[in-house]
Amino acid sequence: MKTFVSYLSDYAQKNNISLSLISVIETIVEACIEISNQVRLGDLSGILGEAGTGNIQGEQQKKLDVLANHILIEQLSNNKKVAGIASEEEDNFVCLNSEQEYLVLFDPLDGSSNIDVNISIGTIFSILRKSGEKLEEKHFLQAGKEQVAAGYVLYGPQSILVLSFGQEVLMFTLNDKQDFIPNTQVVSIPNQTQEFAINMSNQRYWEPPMQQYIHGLLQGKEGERQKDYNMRWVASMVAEVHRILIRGGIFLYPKDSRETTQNGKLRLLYEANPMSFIVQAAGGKASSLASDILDIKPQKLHQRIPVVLGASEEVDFVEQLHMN
Ligand code: AHM
Ligand code: MG
Repeated sequence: MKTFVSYLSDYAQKNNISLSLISVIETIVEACIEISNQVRLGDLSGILGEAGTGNIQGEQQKKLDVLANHILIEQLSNNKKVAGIASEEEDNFVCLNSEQEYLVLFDPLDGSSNIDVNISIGTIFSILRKSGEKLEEKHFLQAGKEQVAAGYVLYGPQSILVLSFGQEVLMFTLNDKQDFIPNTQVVSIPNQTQEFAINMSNQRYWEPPMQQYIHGLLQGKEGERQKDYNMRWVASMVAEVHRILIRGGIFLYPKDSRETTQNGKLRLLYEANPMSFIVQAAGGKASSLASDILDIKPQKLHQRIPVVLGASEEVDFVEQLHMN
């Protein structure tokens, strides 16, 4: 059985991936193992509950949001290849080794509302290359297609690492020796689906094409789609994307008429881009309903974006409804 480090170094050699990039991924993964251990202990390590602080986006932080953010920044500051980081939980980017090669962007703890109720949560990360000049915010504002790697760690019944360099999707499971062992399955998202994920409680705020789309799914066999659909909503994007990678589906977090979600809820740089990169590498599609997510040139670090991703034909169908 190969260790994570030996598997990744073989993979890097076969696929011509730079060893500096591999070292950055290993550092992120070490941090995630530390976060996983804290998650497993829950109340026993005092990590549940509110931190009593808010982030720049006006969201209340949980203790684990703050801790996971701290663990990632601390580990990454020891990696000399990382120029800087941007985090959902930091107001501004953090400069580490200004003239170095890589930028790491992350949502340290995705699915915060699920922490205290022991439902799957995760860490999402994205890696960009940077030219050798002094670090500025503009270096982080690259379109998602420029990512050199992206991944997430799902802290569920198992801790699972999902990683992509853009060509395919790799999956690993954390064993009892704190090592991520490669999974056997090939990850591929079927083009069609009969399962969707959306927060239905926001229905009255959606735009008419989204109302029309979901109405069609709910009509099932009797409606124009002529098949029944199942629905899931975990409220952790990591868990939703993971389900889609394993058994297919479509995930939607559209914009709506509320002030806080008029541009969508999910963050382009920390959530939409890395997840879209992974979904596309698995044969799926990701759209903001105005364009492919990976083509969007970000305007600011904490930018929000509508997200529709998963089965390519289903995403096309939703896009078409929005073009009429
Ligand atoms: P978070 O990063 O602050 O936890 O928020 C992002 C989460 C996603 O994981 C999930 O898809 C969505 O927000 C859930 O939103 P809602 O609570 O509106 O259902
Ligand atoms: Mg999140």
